[in-house]
Amino acid sequence: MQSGELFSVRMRAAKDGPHERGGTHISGGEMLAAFGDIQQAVMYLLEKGLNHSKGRPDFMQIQFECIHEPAKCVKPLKMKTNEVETPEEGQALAWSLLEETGIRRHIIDEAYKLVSQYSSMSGAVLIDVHSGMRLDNRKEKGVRVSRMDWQSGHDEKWAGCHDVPLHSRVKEAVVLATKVCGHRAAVAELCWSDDPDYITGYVASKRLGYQRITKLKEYGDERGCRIFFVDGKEDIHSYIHYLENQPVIVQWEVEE
Ligand code: WAQ
Ligand code: MG
Repeated sequence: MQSGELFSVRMRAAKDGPHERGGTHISGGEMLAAFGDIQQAVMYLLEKGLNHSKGRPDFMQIQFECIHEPAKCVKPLKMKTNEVETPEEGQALAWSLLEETGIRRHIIDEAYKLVSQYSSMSGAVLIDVHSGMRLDNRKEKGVRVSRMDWQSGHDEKWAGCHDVPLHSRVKEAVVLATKVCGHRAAVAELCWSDDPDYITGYVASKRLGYQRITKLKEYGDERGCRIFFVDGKEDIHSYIHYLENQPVIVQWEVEE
């Protein structure tokens, strides 16, 4: 995506009906595109939702809209990959990284118990690090972060410098975590996929960066997790508005 008029392109797919009628979430995606790149973005998102390890969707919505707010340009979070042998070891590491950001263990446990109640969320749960209370009122839907993407071509350069597979999944997760952690209300994020064939997840914060953990669940498990730990003393309404509406472009310049 380049300068000039910018469009937000979004997709959501479900089975057994649309999300709002109780359908199971299969896949979602969000991109930013210049007008001339909309077709390519729509095709990418169509393919993403149609061929998914969670199954065949019977509902999909793809939409685009022109963005009028100016985009904020940021650098990606620094990335580290932590190799672990088992999901138990992975979760223990995730919990201790979250504790390093100052979150108390019982708050992490309660937050995890809370998201485990939902079988197919399409968004994230916001938890206050002081009280452990859930701060969004989006029930089983959660808050869906939108309007973020790499500057065209910068994702390839970034992946080339980091020795990670150039999976769209990794690039998309880094963009999301960078946006989520780029606000003063953010403390940390905990995430792993709900896709049965993907078991690597991460803990992210501004200071820790994007800490990949190679095993956070067993293969075949369709339970995902996305928790945004936030400082409830900040204005949460404006944080949610930022997550859903503020356009964010991630830029990576190779240092000479
Ligand atoms: N905003 C909020 N929550 C989201 C969003 C979004 N844009 N996208 C996904 N989620 C939530 C939702 O509840 C999903 O069910 C859950 O996260 C998992 O989404 O190797 O693939 O897209 O470095 O399945 C991370 C590790 C992969 C990548 C995460 O998540 C790596 C992943 P998925
Ligand atoms: Mg998924």
